Amino acid sequence: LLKGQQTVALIGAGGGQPKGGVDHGPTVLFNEGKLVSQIEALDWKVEVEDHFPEFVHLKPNGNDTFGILKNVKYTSDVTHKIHNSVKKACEDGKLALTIGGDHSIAIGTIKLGVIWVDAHGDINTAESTSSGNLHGCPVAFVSGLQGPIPHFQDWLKPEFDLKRIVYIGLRDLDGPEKQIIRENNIKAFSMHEVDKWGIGRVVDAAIQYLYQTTPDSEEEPAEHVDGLDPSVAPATGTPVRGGLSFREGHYIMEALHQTGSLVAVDITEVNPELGTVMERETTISIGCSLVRSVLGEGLLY
Ligand code: Z70
Repeated sequence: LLKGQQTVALIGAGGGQPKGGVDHGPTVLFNEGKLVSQIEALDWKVEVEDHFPEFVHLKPNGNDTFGILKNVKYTSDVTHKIHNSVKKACEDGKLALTIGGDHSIAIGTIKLGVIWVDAHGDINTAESTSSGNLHGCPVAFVSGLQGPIPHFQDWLKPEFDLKRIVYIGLRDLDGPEKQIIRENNIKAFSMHEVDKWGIGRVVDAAIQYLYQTTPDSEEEPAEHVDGLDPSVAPATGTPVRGGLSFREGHYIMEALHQTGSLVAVDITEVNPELGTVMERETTISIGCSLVRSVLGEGLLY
């Protein structure tokens, strides 16, 4: 972690897609998962900035569309607020830890180099999406692959360079997304490469790649987690089997801690309204343990 960084700015975030439930992710990780005291136990100061109560009032409505994209103004409002919070936290030298909420929050959080851990590429445009869900689009929005969109164009500068993202864990790409990834030469380790090389070599290669492509090597990478296997994280909106194991997920977090270069972390897609009681608890608990892991729990040196 950045030298001198001692405070976690814990940012709760809802929003982005039509299935309910995922908006409650931050609340359950904070309340039931006791996330704040877990982080404090690892000797970090915690400042909670919980946007969730505000977002409840930003109810999506049926007219809020652009082409087939749904909840456009709503998601723009949510991600704009998160964007400002993450920016402020980073400027103040704090580690910005954003808890989703769904993946569309990345429209607000992405900055320098990113390691994106997910079954999905989330790089659809308004033209390529078949679901119309904005959470399938954030990488296209921040990079400018997607042209101007109402509401987002008022605040979002699509300046993110696609050389600065590395995917790990991909296994459920839409046809057009595969094409976009190939055409733009985006670095991607699908589950195939994880099987072939093992998680250690994949993460080393991902970090090396980002140090080369992101000149400002003091500050990177951020991280998204939605790539775990449903057997270890079942209460999530779009589970895809054949994903990262419990240990592979935690290994990624530990290795990123060790880089000493993290500025921001996103944990998304915990949906406490899905699955059985046990599946729900398993998922809340892994959300919390991934956070502890990225803050250094489990590393001796
Ligand atoms: C699909 C879409 C998605 C996450 C689902 C799925 C997108 N490609 N992303 N869950 N995290 O709707 O665009």
